[in-house]
Amino acid sequence: MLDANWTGTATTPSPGLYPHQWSWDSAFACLGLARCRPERAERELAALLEAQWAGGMIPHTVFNADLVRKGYFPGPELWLSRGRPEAPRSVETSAITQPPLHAFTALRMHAAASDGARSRAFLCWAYPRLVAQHGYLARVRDVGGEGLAAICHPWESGLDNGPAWDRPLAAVQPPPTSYARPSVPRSQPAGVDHERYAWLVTAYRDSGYAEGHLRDEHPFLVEDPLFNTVYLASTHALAEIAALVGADPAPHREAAERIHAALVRRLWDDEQRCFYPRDLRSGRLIRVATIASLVPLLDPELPVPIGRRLADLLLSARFAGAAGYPVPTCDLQASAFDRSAYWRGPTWVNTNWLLWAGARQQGMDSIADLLYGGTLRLIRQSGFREFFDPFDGSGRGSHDYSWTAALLLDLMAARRVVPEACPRET
Ligand code: 2M8
Repeated sequence: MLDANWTGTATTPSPGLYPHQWSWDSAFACLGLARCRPERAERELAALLEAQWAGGMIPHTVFNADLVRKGYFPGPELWLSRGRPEAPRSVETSAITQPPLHAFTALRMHAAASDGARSRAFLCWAYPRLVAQHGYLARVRDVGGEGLAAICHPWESGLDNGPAWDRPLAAVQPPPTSYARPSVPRSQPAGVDHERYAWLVTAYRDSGYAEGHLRDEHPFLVEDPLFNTVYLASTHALAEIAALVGADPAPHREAAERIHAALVRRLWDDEQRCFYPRDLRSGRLIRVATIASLVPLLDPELPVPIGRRLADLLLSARFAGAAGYPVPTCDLQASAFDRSAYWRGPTWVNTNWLLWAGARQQGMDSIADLLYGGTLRLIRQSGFREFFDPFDGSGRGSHDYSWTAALLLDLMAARRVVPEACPRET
C-alpha cells in the first residue's frame, strides 16, 4: 500500500483525499519506510526539506504538480506561493507549517539504517536545513517570548478541527469569502469553520506572509502542547545529530532546556492536572483535555509527578479507560467529544504512536504495551483507515491511509516482528 501511495518523491497520505505531500505525514511515513525502504525514506524527507522557505519554514503541504485533477482544497490557488520571493522556485507549497517532527524522524532513520556511512552523509545534508527550521520557529514563532513556538492556524496543529480551537476560532470574524469549498466529506469540518480557516490564510497572505503580521495582528495564535513537545523532541534529536555530523550540540541542548521549562511553566495546569494550549490573544489556557494534553509524555525531562498524573489521565475513563479502542483524541466526558468527527474523538494511529513513544520514554511499559496492542487490534480489525471509532474500532475517513501503515511497520519492527510481505530493499 505504501508502494502504491509513492509518487516518486513522497508518500501521499491517501491517494484520493490527500493527493499531495504533507509535512508531518511524511515524517510518520519515513519512520516506517526507514524499516524497509531506507533510501526512499531519505528521498521523501529530502523532498520536503527541498521545499523549505528561505526563512527556514517547512511548509505543511508540498503540491504535486503532476496531478491532473486539481480537486483538493486548500490547493495552491489559496496560498499563491509562486511569486513569493522567499518560497521555493521548483514547487508550489502552502505557507504555514506543521508539528516539526523531522529532526526526531531523521535521527530514528539513522538509528534504523544498515548503511551507516550513507545515512551519515544524509544527516550531513539534512542538518543545516533542520537547524534553519528550528531557527525559524525560535525567531518568528516564539511570540510569547519564553521559548515555545506558536501556531497561527488550526491546520498547523495537525489536529484540524480539534475542540481546543473552538474558542480561539470563534473569536475570528471573517468577512464573506469565496474560498470555502462547496462540499466536504461528512466527517470533516464544514461551513463557517472552513470560512474561518480560509480567511486566516488570506489575512496572512495579504500581509505578504509578514512575520510582523503574525506577531502583531494575526487573530489566531496559540501555544499547543503537542506541537511544542514535538518541537522539544526534535530539538533533543538535533543535539544528537549535531554530534554525529561534527557540529556543536550545545546550542540545541540549551534550546531544549528552554522549551522544556516553558512547556511546563506555560502549559501545565497544576490545578486541573493537565497540559492545555495557551491562547496568546486572550492570554488564557484553553481548558479542553485532548490527545495533545497527553503528548508531553515524550519530554525526557518531564517531572516524575507530572508524568504520573498524565498516566492517570490517559488510563482514566476520560481516555483509554472507557474506550474499547484507545486512545480517543478528545476527553470522552467533554461536551465537545464526538466519536466519529475527525479530530474531535476518534482514535488515530499517529497520536497513538506518539503516546507509545512517550510511554517508552517514561519507562511506562504497561502503557506502551496497551498502546501497541490496541493499535494493532484496530488495524487488524478495520485495515489501514484514516481514523477509527474509539468504542467499536470501526474504520472511518479515507482508506489506504499512509501513516496508519507506516507506523504499524515501525511498531512491529520495534518488537522485532518482521512483516512477511515486506522484504527489505536490496
Ligand atoms: C488533515 O489536514 C488537511 C489540511 O492540512 C485537511 O484537512 O485537508 C489533518 O488530518 C492533518 O493532520 C494531516 O496532516 C492532513 C493530511 O493527512 O490531513
